[in-house]
Amino acid sequence: MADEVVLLDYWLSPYGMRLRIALALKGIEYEFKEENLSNKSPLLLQSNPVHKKIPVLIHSGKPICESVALQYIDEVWNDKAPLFPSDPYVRSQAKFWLDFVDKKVILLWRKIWTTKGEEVEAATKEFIDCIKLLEAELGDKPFYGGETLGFVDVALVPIYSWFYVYEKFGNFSVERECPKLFACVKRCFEKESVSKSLPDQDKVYSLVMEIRTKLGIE
Ligand code: GS8
Repeated sequence: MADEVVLLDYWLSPYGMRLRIALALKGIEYEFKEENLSNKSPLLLQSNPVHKKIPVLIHSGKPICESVALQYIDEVWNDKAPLFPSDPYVRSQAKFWLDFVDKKVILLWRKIWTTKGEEVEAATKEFIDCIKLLEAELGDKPFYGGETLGFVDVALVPIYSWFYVYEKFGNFSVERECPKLFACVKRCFEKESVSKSLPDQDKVYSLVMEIRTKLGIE
């Protein structure tokens, strides 16, 4: 079992995408186990008995649940592509923005495609305000991590596979609203470790359509 790495994941999960990108950037081989979230595997239930959520990284038999696994990956495989800044102040700031992406951006991004009418309009407006704040934080740097990808980039880039969905349902273009943020995300996507870890925009759109139909908003 030495250094065996397994990822319990679901292809559409932005949290899972982060771990896939981090593992790819560091060149770690792992087994990808796709979960059916409406019929979770015994391995998932046993590995994350508290929340029963993906992603779970299982390293040499030990589970590391959900997004904390990102920092774990960076600490364990620290010889390549460091993601977390070593300076405590810089690290604290990056963690602040990661929390912002989790608490605000991801929740609003869900609202954009799971609601309609005034609700989607309000969510879209708030989402654009949030990504503008993120863009201001980026400034003129190529990446949030500076000259190379950092963990805020890894946390944010899953947004890329949703651009088409935003244009369709939120009726806005990330490129038009936030050109610098768009350029940063595209720059991340140009890296093979990122592009091969993210799903195709059309595949995301098709599933979103299916879910919207089930929710009765199509
Ligand atoms: C979120 C994990 C999560 O929401 C993290 O990783 O930081 N805060 C966690 N996982 C979802 C799939 S992604 O939308 C999940 O597993 N949902 C299944 C369920 O809630 O039953």
